[in-house]
Amino acid sequence: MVRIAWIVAACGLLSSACTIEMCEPADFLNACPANIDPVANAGPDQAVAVGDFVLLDGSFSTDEDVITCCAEPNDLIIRMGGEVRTYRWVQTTGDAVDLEGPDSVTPSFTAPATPGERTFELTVTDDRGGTNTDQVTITIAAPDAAGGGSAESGG
Ligand SMILES: [Ca+2]
Repeated sequence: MVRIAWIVAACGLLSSACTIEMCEPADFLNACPANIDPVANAGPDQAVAVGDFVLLDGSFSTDEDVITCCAEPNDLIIRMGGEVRTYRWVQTTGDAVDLEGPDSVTPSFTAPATPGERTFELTVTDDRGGTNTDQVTITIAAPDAAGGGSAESGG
């Protein structure tokens, strides 16, 4: 099995994220994609207050590619960690906020004075041009809406 030994060695050289498994009969029936799209993760929904610093987090977005798969029975599946290359955040609902770093992994904004929901869509692109999207909702609550007492008093 010289070929398999070479593949195993190459997998280790290419990436520490590379893993190998044997094809199952069910896999053999499936076509092998050249690229697998990344999986966008826009982070958990957040509940914040007016004036809060809000950080969006797309760092849990992932990409995993199949380099070789089941061309024939007993072939090997090699999964090698792909790479998310670009991030793009766009606000999709609610009054516009001033988003800093919309092309970064973790853009931020200051919750504006207008309460309500703001929804953002994250689009990630991997190293082979595959894309995926995910949404996150930030709910901005009015400050002390019940009109209760405050420890601080204005001048
Ligand atoms: Ca990929």
